Amino acid sequence: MADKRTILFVTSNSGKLDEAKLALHPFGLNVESFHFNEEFPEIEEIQSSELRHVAKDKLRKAVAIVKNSSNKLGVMVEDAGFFIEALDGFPGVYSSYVHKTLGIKGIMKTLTDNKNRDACFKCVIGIHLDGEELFFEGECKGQVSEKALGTNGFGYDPIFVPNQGNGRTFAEMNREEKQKFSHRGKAMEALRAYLQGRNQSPTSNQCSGS
Ligand code: ITT
Repeated sequence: MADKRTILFVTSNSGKLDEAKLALHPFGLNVESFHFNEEFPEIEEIQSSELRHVAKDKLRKAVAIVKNSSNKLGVMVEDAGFFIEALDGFPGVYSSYVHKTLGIKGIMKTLTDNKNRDACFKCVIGIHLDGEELFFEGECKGQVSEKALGTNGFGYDPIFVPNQGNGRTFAEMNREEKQKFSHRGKAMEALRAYLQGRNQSPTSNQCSGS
């Protein structure tokens, strides 16, 4: 049965999935996760200095592994990174690997005695809709905290203080608050606005990927 209000999100990250649901449910859009299995245990990411290139490659691989997606609204992926200014943007596109290896403690250590704690999160959502690839970006600027604080969220949330948010880390905020400021919240909002515009004007197509 066709389910044109449902987006299939191909991600191994349950935190991303929860935040996508939170952002899109209020607009009558469902977000379902693709269940990785023995045949497709994960999507292998390419090495590139650009999140957008990684997202584009991830999207093509996701569309290839998802069978029978034509009854859904679209297939979606997301690539995100944590960019620290004093480390020339590291971990950036390597954020996932660095989180699993150095961890947030290791990242904090590399910044010991460093006064410049500026950092930002960036993400690119890629979505395959009616045979087209579309991309939506979001960014959130802030600082790496002096201490890891809070238990909410995931990944680097305990050490990131967005410029808005009264000096609290993302992990000290609830999901709704994080969404107001976050890279993902902004990218999801751009996707939602696009989908709304597309419903009103089916020929509208300003965000096609190259
Ligand atoms: P996918 O299956 O969707 O690729 P992933 O967790 O590997 O899931 P990325 O490749 O985009 O995701 O890696 C980004 C890394 O940055 C990863 O370690 C995340 O935990 C972290 N990250 C992404 N968004 C974040 C956020 O909103 N808050 C904190 N950390 C985040």
